[in-house]
Amino acid sequence: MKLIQFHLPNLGKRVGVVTREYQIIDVTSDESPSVLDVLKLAHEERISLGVLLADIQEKVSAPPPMRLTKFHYSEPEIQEDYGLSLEKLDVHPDKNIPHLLAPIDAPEVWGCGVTYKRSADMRDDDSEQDIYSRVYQADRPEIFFKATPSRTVGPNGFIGIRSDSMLTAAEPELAYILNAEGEILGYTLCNDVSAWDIERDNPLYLPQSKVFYGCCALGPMFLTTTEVDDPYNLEMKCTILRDKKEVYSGEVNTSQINWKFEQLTEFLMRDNPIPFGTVVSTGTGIIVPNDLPLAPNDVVKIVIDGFGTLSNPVQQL
Ligand code: DO4
Ligand code: MG
Repeated sequence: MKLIQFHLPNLGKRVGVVTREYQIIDVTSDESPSVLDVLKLAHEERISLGVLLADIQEKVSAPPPMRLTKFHYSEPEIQEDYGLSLEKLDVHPDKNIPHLLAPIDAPEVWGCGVTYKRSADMRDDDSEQDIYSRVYQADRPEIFFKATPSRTVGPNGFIGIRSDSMLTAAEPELAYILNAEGEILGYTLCNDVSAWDIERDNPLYLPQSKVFYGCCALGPMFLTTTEVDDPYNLEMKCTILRDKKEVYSGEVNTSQINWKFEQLTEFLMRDNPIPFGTVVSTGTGIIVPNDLPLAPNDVVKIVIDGFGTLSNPVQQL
């Protein structure tokens, strides 16, 4: 199942199921007004998301202007045109028009570092020591605190360039979402926007290079684990547009990640309880060249087939 959060004028945040045709079925209810609440409710009641959402659909009355039609998750076919599609919602987040929101209000986002050799090589090339290669080969992964909801944006939201950074880069990453027991609930795309010059100045400045307003973008959809055949074999692509022209394009396959997600989670959760809905971003394997720092009004697009496209404009803070 693929879920989104979206905004409707006057109604605010809604929860949507994305059909195979990328139409949206609104499944918002009072008891589960967000994707996080839907996931928690299914977890607490020990029922599948499909059963829970079909049940919600029976109970809720349709908010105007959409009418809900009962759907069966095994066959989530759109039975009429609801007027809302992923494409229509994929617009600038203006409160007066329907638009996508981050697919989950993650209470905490954690990042994993140098999980791809490319990331270790690039970082060591630019530093005086070989700390990144040592971490790449070590028994303990690099895991850092990345973001809270106030620092996270959804699709088409502005990602930031710190006012004290001259070299901020996009880091396109696959992210997974955990429950409080450390089980993977699903996946999404993440942009671990990073001020590389601050990190290079001194690795002890890592938190400042990683955590700031608009440092993290998530979306566009939350994919349950059943939607992803093999998370270690996904082709990810990133493009950067400047004045609508493509100035960068890079690709990676997640098969190049040096860790299993269960291992990363085990280290994350050692004596460190995490809240339900924690997002873990698994590191970047797409390395944008140093001579192409993000500039105001650039647009960064990250795509994996079936995950949709996470597109974010850049703003100078
Ligand atoms: O060690 C610095 C951060 C590395 C990182 O964010 C990545 O490899 O994706
Ligand atoms: Mg990263």
